[in-house]
Amino acid sequence: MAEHEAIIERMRDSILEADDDEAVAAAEAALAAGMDPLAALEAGFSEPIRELGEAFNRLEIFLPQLVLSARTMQAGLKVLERALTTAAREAARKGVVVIGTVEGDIHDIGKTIVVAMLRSAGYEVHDLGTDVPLPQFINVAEQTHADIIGMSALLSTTMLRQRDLLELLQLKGIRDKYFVIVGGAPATQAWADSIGANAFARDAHEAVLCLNARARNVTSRA
Ligand code: B1M
Repeated sequence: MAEHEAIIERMRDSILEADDDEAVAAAEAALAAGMDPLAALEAGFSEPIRELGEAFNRLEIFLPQLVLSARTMQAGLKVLERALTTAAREAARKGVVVIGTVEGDIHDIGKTIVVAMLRSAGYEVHDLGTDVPLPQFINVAEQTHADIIGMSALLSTTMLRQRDLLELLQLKGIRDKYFVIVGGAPATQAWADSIGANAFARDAHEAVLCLNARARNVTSRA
């Protein structure tokens, strides 16, 4: 269908050019043309944002380009999300993630990219923002029946809050309910192992791969 292909092309270009208005207009055109919102999301928004994430990892593009494109994707995603039926959302859902930057820390660029990549990969994500008090991670995770808690920390002082949240989960006797993933510049695999986190991801792409591996494990055990 030439019309559908042209709309996907418009959506892709809007992400690559970080054009929010065009992303919204192209998403609306996709719905008006009767396209499946999930298929349009995958081909029109998810694929190009993944390509940009990989280009960023290869140092081929600069950070502002990736951040602006991630925000553009969120603008277009809002239009498509409204149209997704409950059934379609269930089909796309690989897990419910509660994520934020830990208390005392206001860095949010990396976390926002992780959120955009997880959403585009089919996760339901509750983004708590920055400077998030530890009990809020747990309260929202319990309220939303989340299975994954993600914590970002960019300072060597605030990364200690990642350890504190794991201790709090233990104390409350609910540690095993959650798959806990940590990230942020000072975090390492060794740090994640030492605090008993389930996973560490160096970047947003790795976070998606790691949670996808978890989703496959959960499905194969079910
Ligand atoms: Co700040 N800052 N900063 N800063 N800042 C760093 C982190 C620092 C390393 C700079 C330096 O000194 N070289 C340093 C920390 C030193 C340390 O503790 N080891 C630092 C400092 C000291 C500070 C202040 C204390 C400065 C001051 O006020 N004296 C202050 C702290 C404020 C606070 O939080 N309380 C501060 C403030 C700021 C700004 C507000 C100016 C700004 C943040 C703006 C914003 O986020 N809205 C800022 C910035 C931009 C930086 C640097 C330059 C860049 C961070 C960034 O956005 N990187 C940073 C230097 C650096 O990191 N080299 C620095 C790009 C981003 C894509 O990468 O965030 O690492 P990143 O995210 C990656 C991965 O880490 C991973 O995936 C992301 C995408 O691929 N990832 C996850 C991140 N979270 C994840 C979660 C996951 C999985 C993967 O699962 C849950």
